[in-house]
Amino acid sequence: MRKQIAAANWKMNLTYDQGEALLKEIIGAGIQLSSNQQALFAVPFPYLAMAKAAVKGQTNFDIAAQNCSNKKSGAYTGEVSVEMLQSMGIGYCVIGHSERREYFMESNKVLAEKVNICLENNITPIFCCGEALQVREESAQNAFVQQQLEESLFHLTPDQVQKVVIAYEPIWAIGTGKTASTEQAQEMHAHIRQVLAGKYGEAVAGNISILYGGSVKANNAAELFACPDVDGGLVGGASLLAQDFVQIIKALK
Ligand code: G2H
Repeated sequence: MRKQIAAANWKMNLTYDQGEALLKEIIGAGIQLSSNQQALFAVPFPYLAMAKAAVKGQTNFDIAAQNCSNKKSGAYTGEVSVEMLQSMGIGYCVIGHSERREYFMESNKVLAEKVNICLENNITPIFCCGEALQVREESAQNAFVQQQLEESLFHLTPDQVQKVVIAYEPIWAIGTGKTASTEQAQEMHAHIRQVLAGKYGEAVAGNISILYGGSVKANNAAELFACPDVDGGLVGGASLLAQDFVQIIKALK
């Protein structure tokens, strides 16, 4: 059974103390997750150790990085390698968030390298895909997302691709308050699964968790997560509020 995941993406928000207090409050809510449920916190690099310590002993609570280098190691000032993350016990890394694609010019090719280096180091990539408003207005979203998957994931073996988590984030819904309707989300998630099934077969595609991201809130999470192909969410703004994120975790199937 594929995992249902509520992943907080703090982005570049919160001071160290605020982050620590937020985690304390969320963990203090005493949520009990079942074996197929996972709560994740993608925190800024300098908070990884603190966050890792904060979730210690909490079943199915874990920490993610928001990015990593596509290089193994060496003279790349300011970069953070996957080996570094692995040496801290970090199990997940967000790859190719639309903000990285847009502001840091990350291409599908570079993202394929990041996916590879994560998998080589036993870190689960949370691979983000999704179209801009203009692409949707041209009704070209299915082909656009398919190309992102083909160029960054389709070189993987069936065994490898099953270790990837996919996050579909329509760019027009990110931080805008415009959530995709449940129909739009389900339609794209089913398309993604179909594309994966076309390449790897239904069984492999059925094992891959596909998260929805883009203005997930406490009051729409349950409806979105109830869609058959939506396996949880990647949550920005609402993950910065303890009560809201607690409700979002509780909305997991
Ligand atoms: C999409 C999402 C989290 P928000 O970027 O990755 O952010 O929930 O604020 O739209």
